[in-house]
Amino acid sequence: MKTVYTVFCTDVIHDGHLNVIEAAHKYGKVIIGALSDEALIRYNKFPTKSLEERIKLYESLDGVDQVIVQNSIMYDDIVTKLHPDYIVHGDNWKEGPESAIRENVVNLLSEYGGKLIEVKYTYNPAVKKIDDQLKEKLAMPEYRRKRLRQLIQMCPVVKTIEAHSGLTGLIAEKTVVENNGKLDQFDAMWVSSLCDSTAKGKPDIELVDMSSRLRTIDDIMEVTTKPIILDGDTGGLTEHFVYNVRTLERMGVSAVIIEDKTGLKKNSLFGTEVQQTQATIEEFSAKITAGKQAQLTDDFMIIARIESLILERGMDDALNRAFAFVKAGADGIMIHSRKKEPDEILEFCDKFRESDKKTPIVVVPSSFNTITEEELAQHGVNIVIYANQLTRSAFPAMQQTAKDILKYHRAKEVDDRLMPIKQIITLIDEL
Ligand code: SPV
Ligand code: MG
Repeated sequence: MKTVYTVFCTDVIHDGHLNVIEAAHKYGKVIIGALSDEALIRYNKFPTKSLEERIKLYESLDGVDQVIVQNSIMYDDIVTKLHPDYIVHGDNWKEGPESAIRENVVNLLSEYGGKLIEVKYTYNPAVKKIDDQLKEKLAMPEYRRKRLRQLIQMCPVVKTIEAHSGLTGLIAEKTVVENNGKLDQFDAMWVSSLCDSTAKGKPDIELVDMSSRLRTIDDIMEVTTKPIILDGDTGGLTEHFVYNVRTLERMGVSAVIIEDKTGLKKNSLFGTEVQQTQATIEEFSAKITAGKQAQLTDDFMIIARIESLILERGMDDALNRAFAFVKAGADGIMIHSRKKEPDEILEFCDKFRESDKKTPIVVVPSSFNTITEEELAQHGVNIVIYANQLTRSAFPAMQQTAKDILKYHRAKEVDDRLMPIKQIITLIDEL
């Protein structure tokens, strides 16, 4: 009896999957691979059912002989283990990043004469509806909100990129790269006060009010499913913060990070060049505790951001604050630095981890940008935020285009570096 292998990465079965099983069944014993949670995440198919539930679902299907777990997107391990005579897949993987998976399968099969069978992908309104429903489900507050906590458990490091509009949200949601035989993408989004303010042409001094920040979040939520971490600046007055916690939680935001500053907040990257006042441990702890008491779900996170290193108050002050804020209820600690070298960040992480093994640590490596995610994770970091790079890359590109149009009195000279109109109009999904 020949063996036929196919992998499923879905929580819901539709005609497309049944067609694949039917095609596979003609060639022999059908083995389905259930893609693991970790692999699904790298595929932006965040699971809404557990692996056990998915296995049960696939086992219940007519024509399926066996279900096993596939732990990575690429097929190397599974093919080494199974040596299937056939691998069956929909024919919709020839373009884009998924073509790297196809290439991986073709190469592996060619080593021992296995065959690839490509089944015509089933496009029909019912299939599209199920695909859309799955995606929409992930965008719903109850699914999106808890996704950050789930990711912290599932990923060595939660890769987070700044978003400040629907368009930057789409980039965070959809950008996938194939690198060294692996697919990769961002896990979460950071709604930065710096970039949200900059996009509105305003300084980063809590001038853009909460109504406007919520509008930005809603624009992003409209077109994405990934979890959102809000840069909540100082959190404002405690009496206001508690209301904002409820609002953010209801919208499906996963976390707010508030910093231990008081009075007129300036951007941290100014450091001690401008007047900035740190809140006392007591007053900031009280704000955290009040926020935690206000929230209604177990999913939402209030993360305390410590500015001691930015304000040059020393490592001991940073650590004292971290332990105090965790005691006050903080669900995570963000430690910030504007040094070029990551040394003080790593020292903080190592010392914090000596006594606290589990509270998530967040870092924003804008200045200390030579360190990799993997190295940060080795020091106990859970969330890495790329806080402003999209804005900083877009602004000079737009400015140069504006200058060149002025210079040449026409747009021909800039056209080569522009995204084709056809591409930009297909960037946005149509219903
Ligand atoms: C932001 O992105 O607004 C931040 C991070 O708060 S930083 O600009 O580095 O202070
Ligand atoms: Mg900020």
